[in-house]
Amino acid sequence: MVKYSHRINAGNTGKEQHIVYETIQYEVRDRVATVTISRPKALNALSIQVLDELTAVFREIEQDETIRAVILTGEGRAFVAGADIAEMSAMDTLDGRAFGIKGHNLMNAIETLRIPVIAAINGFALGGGCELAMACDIRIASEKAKFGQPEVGLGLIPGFGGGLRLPRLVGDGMAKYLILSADTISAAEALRIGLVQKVVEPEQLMPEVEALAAKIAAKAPVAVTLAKHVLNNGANMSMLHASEFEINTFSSIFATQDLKEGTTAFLEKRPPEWKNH
Ligand code: CO8
Repeated sequence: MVKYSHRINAGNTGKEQHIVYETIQYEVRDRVATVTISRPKALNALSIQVLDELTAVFREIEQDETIRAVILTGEGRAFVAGADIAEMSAMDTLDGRAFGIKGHNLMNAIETLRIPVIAAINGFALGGGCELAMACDIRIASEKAKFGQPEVGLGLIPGFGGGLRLPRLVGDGMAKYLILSADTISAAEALRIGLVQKVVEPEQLMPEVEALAAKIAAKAPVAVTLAKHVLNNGANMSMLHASEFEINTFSSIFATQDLKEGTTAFLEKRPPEWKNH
């Protein structure tokens, strides 16, 4: 297991500085990165610092070609109980806009990350926490998890993409019900409406998610990246453009060594050895 601090290039000195993350834990094991939001006393609320550190760690993951899947989870009894209410209470319009942009940039970076991101939702996923989970590719929840968009009860609206991703995931009517009522729902209800893909006993959460991440990490890396790319973008195109887009993406994969390796390994009845190109 490798534990990382954040590496940054120190200006034009060519030297690397190491910054230790304070609000997240980051480790890489067997090609799978695990990012744990670690501010348990505030139920992992997304402060500006947490958003900045998550942005930095996902940038680092994007650049590390050895990593094939990411797990995002929270320490303690929350996944994330929302954006930091204490910080937001002191913001003016410009601060609020900057905060919204920061959140959107992070969510978009996760959604478009080269490799799949699995949310392991261990507890509360409220407001910005539910939005963070929705930016991930796959959501697996503990039976103890709770979901909701409580913003209108605070005089706010969802501001990290909740009003955009929730209707795409669960449909307009259900998204309006959740956002306008600010109701909190159980993991079982989240599964029923398609907000999460699986619900497991609390102690099974990490083994389940780690097994899924390992399964993905064992597949052809370029194929996984391109499959995610088509899934992300095809839905926003007309069917005609989406068809063309899928054909172009599909045909580009015939230039990869991994396609030859995957098909040859199948025919030779042996496990493939991926080259990642
Ligand atoms: N922000 C800051 N601190 C929080 C937050 C939060 N979102 N959630 C919990 N905490 C803190 C509490 O203040 C408390 O701190 P302390 O011990 O110092 O008093 C500690 O965490 C533990 O919380 P509780 O004592 O309240 O624990 P309970 O078990 O009684 O309740 C709940 C758990 C139900 C999760 C409760 O804490 C709660 O309702 N939290 C707020 C949930 C919420 O409303 N989240 C949405 C926030 S708004 C948002 O996310 C907007 C996103 C987009 C913003 C875009 C702007 C541009």
